[in-house]
Amino acid sequence: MKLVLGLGVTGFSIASFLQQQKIAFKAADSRKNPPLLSGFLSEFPTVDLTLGGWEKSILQGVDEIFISPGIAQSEAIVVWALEQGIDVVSDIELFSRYAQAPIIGITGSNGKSTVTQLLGEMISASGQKVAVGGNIGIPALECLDDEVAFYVLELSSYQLDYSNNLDLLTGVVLNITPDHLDRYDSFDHYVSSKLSLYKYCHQLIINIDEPLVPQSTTAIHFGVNMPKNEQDFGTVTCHGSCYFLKGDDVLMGVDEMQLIGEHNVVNILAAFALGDQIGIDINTMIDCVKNFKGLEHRLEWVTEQQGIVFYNDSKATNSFASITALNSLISKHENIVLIAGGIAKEESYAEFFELIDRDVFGVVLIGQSAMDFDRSIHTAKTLHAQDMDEAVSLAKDMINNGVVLLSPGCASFDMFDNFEHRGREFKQAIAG
Ligand code: UMA
Ligand code: ADP
Repeated sequence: MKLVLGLGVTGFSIASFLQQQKIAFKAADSRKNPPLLSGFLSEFPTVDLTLGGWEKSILQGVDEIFISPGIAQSEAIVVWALEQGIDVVSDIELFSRYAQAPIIGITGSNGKSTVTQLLGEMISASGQKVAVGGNIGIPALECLDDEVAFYVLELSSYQLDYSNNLDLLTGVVLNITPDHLDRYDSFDHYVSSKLSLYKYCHQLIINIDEPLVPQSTTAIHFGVNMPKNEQDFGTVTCHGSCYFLKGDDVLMGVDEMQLIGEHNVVNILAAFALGDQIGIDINTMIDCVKNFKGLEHRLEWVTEQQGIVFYNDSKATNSFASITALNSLISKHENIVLIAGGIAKEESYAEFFELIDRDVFGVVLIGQSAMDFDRSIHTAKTLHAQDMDEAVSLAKDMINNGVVLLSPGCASFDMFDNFEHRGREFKQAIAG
């Protein structure tokens, strides 16, 4: 008997898959009323289901657990299972057992969804069928399709933690900066979780500028400097203009991309390297990059109103993402007002506050972390808002021209359903 742990979108996808395969399973969730409960009950009316807390009896007769990524390894049910020698397996590993087409895995602290989406578009533009899923929002098992040529999966550290055996054609760890430290006993543990992706890759794609990723002579490298080898990707600046390169070959000007920020140059280099590795024509990839407008909620240009440009970077849920977003705008705009705050991560925000004090005109603080953030911001003007409408209104009033940037550097769950909800509220508040 299998056990499905967690009744979110992952648990639902696992249950549907097992039912389709005629594999017997029971299910459990520590919440009394998980969000997909009513759908689960109507889809799987006869399944033995335990809700509202972990009990050892849930494990009776279970030989393997398929677990949702939101359940931490420190949860009692996981500890008991491992003590009893029961395998605890991610939906990604289950998917990998059944997937017929090659899988490309993308992880990292920031930039995963952008690279995953862009690579998916590159493969699609090459005329091949592709399925894009994983942490980006579509559970991997829902992507299974006999007709696809490639699977492109965004993988979180949580999903990697419960994966012991994956078969990835190629993959990348884009970058590693502190995040999710509530789930790990140390930053090193988080780093090794991210790096575990490479154990499963036949061909490694490596960011040469990321010091925490061990270099490999057989990998394909990408980074912002001139490539060292002809199969590597990088950039060069010549007479004041910057260009994407493969080896010595100029691919396109950096100013031809629609995305903004140096971090997106790196994201594009990663997508080029992955696409090249799996044989996508370089000109097809160049066209995709030129047309790629990025994903909603990632440094998304919203509108310009009376000299103020609004950017929605709601997906910035850690300080490093927000630092990156600010750095992308600081060089181009004099007055920046930041809307930040929410549930702060356990990482240090010192660099974020220094940057704010140095280069940000004002900050409107929201959510649980507002008071703590206020105590750490000394030079920039700070205001407090109770909801997004108020935050946008206060931010607009702070400047006559410049930028209002929502880049919270925090999780959203204290005020919003998720980062998408937060970003949508921001855009609605701007529209009035
Ligand atoms: N939960 C419980 N008890 C349970 C099961 C879950 O309290 O028994 C809680 C979790 O702690 C979490 C929430 O329920 O707060 C959702 O957890 P889940 O594992 O059921 O999540 P799913 O709905 O299946 O969504 C998951 C990913 N969520 C997490 O890793 C928390 C989604 O990534 C992913 O898109 C989806 O699978 C499909 O693969 C979201 C995410 O926030 C966007 N990911 C983190 C991030 O990007 O930073 C890693
Ligand atoms: P992820 O899926 O890893 O969360 P996204 O592509 O959704 O990454 O981007 C989330 C946020 O992270 C963006 O809004 C931006 O602020 C920041 N970001 C994106 N790419 C990078 C990068 N390569 N390095 C640092 N920060 C980045």
